[in-house]
Amino acid sequence: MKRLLTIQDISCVGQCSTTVALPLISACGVECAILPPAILSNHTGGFKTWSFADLTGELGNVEKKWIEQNIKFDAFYTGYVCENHIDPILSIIGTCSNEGAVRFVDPAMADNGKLYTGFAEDFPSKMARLCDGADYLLPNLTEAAFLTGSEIKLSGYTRAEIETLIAKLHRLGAKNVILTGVSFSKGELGCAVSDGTDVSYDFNPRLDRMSHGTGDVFASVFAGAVLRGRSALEAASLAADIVCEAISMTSEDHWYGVSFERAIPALVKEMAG
Ligand code: PXL
Repeated sequence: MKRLLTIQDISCVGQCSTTVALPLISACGVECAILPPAILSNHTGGFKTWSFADLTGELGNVEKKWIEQNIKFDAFYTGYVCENHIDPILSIIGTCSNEGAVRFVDPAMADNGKLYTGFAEDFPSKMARLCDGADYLLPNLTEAAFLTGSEIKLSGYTRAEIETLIAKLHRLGAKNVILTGVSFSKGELGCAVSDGTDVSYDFNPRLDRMSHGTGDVFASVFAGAVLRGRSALEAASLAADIVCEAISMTSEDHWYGVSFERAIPALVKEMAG
């Protein structure tokens, strides 16, 4: 069984980051270790207030113990992190990688044209350092624009514009780019998958609902599926199906996340087959 380390916060309540990655990656049949660089009472996307315990100082201690015991990983998946976490994370990836270890980077920092609350304007340039060397970079359209210093265009773009944006993301040092939130027609929403040479697209019928945490569900299933041998396009397509299933199983009044738990049986079945 492959062993992945996910490095992103624990939002104790809110169905995002680590609390989404751990169950979904496990459901894929991949061992999931966690390293939370911060613990929040709840996520910052819609709750009125939150506590934030920074664990930057602990990251080096953890790394030291892993080095002492020769604990290494086949894959790393980074998500929501802060500026001061980036150097310790790069150090851990440097020292705790098995040969050929794969890096998934979800630059979770923005959506709908805006940086998440709490991130400074220059944060995207810091996040870009994590993207350099990513085997799979998974930004949404807003994050892609911030990372590359491009105009934020959430609709009305052409295929050529999307592919120019993808080329810029590769230039940050990412091998494969999976750009989410792409749509060329009202009824469809999907993603573009690029290996640096060819760009393929995967679309699903658009579900008319804004849901928090869907990026984390997508990235988690994508990482799990790739580590189980799926191609990037197959993994993206499965991840999108699980996101759609999770959204459609979420009750209307459940505002802070998606009920991804209800999609776990489908995911397990898919991974068993
Ligand atoms: O889902 C991304 C995410 C992760 N962690 C925290 C967040 C968010 C998005 O708002 O606030 C703390």
